[in-house]
Amino acid sequence: MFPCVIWFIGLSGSGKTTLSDALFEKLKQKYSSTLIKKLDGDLLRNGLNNNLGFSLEDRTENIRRSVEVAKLFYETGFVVLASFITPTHQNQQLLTDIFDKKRGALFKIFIDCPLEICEQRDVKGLYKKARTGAIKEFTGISSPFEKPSSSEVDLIIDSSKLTINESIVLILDKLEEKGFL
Ligand code: GGZ
Repeated sequence: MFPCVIWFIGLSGSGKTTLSDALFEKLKQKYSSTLIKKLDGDLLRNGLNNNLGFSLEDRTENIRRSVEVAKLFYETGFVVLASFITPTHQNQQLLTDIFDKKRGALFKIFIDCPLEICEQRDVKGLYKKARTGAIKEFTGISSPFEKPSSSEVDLIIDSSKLTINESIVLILDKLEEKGFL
């Protein structure tokens, strides 16, 4: 397997981290010598990005720093699995601009799960807090999420309709089609 960055875009609760974890396990089994790094918005916000909040300006800075980190890992030979909401078209384009699409090793995957389903899942209870106003600027509730179109990403996965395994098959097919497996 060749180095690349697989960037999961989607609402909180859409399944980005779940799919990234499942893909990590799958890749580890098949390509045991491949270096794989997981990057998650939630985790980076505890360290490198802990001075950033959720204004659109801070989110852009969060994405900028995180894609620069992903690029460093990529250039060192890693397969990077990155999960960030990446809420605006500007943020989504920033990935391509920083990573330099010409190299073709950036895969943008939009996890397109309806807001109602994400809200029903509400694993961490954040949507409930957002609805009461206890959390401000929450994506999909009080802060925008701009869906990327199919021409702006490499793959769209509806996690409310597909199983984890079905989704992983689609991702592996895409990586194979592009010559990364
Ligand atoms: C969105 C928030 C917010 C607000 C805290 N809006 O599902 P999670 O919990 O585990 O992951 C979400 C994470 C989003 O961080 P990102 O770095 O991916 O966001 S962005 O790309 O927009 O910069 C969520 C939690 O942080 N969280 N407050 N207000 N998500």
